[in-house]
Amino acid sequence: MKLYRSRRGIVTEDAGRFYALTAPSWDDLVTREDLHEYLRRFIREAKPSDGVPQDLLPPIGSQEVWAAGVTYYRSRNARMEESKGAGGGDFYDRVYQATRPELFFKATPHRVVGPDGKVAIRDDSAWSVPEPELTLFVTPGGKIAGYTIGNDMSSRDIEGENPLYLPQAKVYDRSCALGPCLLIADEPLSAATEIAVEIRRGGGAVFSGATTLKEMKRKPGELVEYLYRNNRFPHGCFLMTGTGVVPPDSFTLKLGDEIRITIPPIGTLVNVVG
Ligand code: DO4
Ligand code: MG
Repeated sequence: MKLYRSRRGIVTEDAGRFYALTAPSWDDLVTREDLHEYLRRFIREAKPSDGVPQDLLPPIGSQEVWAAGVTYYRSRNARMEESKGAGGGDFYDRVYQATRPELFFKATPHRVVGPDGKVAIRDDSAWSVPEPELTLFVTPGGKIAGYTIGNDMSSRDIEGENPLYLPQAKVYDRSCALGPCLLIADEPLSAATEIAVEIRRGGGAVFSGATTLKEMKRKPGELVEYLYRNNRFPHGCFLMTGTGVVPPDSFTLKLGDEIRITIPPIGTLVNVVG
C-alpha cells in the first residue's frame, strides 16, 4: 500500500485504486504502531475515489530526518578520495568497518521538498551532488513501517575540506527531498531492490547510475537500533540509509538539472535544482 500526502488531503493506494483518508492529521496517522493493519482495514471498508492524487507534498509532518553514511563501498571510496587533501580519509574506512554506523542529523521538515519541488545547491559550494537513498519511516516505537525515496543533497567540496564541516555540507534549506509516497509494508524490501538515478540537463542524461540493496553493508534494522539508542522520536522519524551511487569526481550539479530517482516498489522522485 502507498500513502500520499497532497494539498487535498491524504490518499492511500492499493492495487491501483485510490482511497481518500479522513485521518485527523498526517502525524496522527503515521505514528500508529498498527499502521499497516489499520490501512488494510480501512481499504476493506472504503470506496475508491476518482483519479490519482494531485499536488503532492513531501510525505512528512513533524518528523526529523536523519541519515546514515558510508553504508556502501562506493560511498566509502568517494569520501576517502574527496578528503585526501584534508588527511581525513582513514575515518571513512574505519566507520565502514566499525560496528557502530555513521548517523547524522539531516533535516527538519521545513528543509524538505517533495515531488517536483526544487532542491538547492549551496551558494558557497562548487561541487554538489544528489545522493539517491532508500529512506525508512520509523514509528515512535522503533518499527520500520514504511519506505520512501530520499535525496541527500550534498556539497562534496565542503565535506571534503574537513569532515567536521559535514553539517554544513548536508544541512541547509532544500537540501533534502522525499517522496513521492510512503510505501507501507510489513515485510522488508528484497535485497534485489534497485536504486537508480538519472540526472538530465538540456533534454539529455548527463549521469545515470544504479545500485541494489544487496550492496548495502548494514541492515536497516541495525541503523534504526543505533538511532533509537537514548533518543526518542515522538512523531517517528525518517532515516536515509546512505548512497551507493556517486557520480564521477568531475561532475557537479547545475541550476536547472533534473534529478530522477527510481526505486521500483516505491516510484520515482523527480526534482529540479533551483
Ligand atoms: O560521511 C559522510 C556522509 C556520507 C553519506 O551521506 C552517504 O554515504 O550517503
Ligand atoms: Mg548520503
